[in-house]
Amino acid sequence: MTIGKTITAAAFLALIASSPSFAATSPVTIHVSLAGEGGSAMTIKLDQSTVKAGKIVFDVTNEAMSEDHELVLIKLKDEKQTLPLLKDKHRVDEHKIKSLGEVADLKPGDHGTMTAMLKPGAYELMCNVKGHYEAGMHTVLTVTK
Ligand SMILES: [Cu+2]
Repeated sequence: MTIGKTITAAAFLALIASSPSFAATSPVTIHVSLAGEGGSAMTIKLDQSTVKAGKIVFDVTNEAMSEDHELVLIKLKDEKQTLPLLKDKHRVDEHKIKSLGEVADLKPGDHGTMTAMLKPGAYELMCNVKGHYEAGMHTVLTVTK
């Protein structure tokens, strides 16, 4: 009878392991491209600007030829909120905003990722290298229920 019990237990475990409810839900990946050289327009492009709430992976590439870029994620009160600028430093004042994470110091051609759990709402993605926000490196991400 001992052998019979062992087989039954093994079959039961195999059944649990193959059950679809045990498969993890995979996070959504947003591909982000950072572009622009010093003295010209600079951009942040997302392959999707609206996603459902949950675990989001930002897959970030610096497409520039010679300029370092970065990506900072900020929660906005709403999609119309503008970020506070330090005009003399040509940067967003990071003491007055709440960063949810960043991919810092991406050299030309470099690639990096960050992961965040996002609730419904408006978020801003921006590059805070000196002068880059003013040159156009910011975009809004909408997270829906
Ligand atoms: Cu930049």
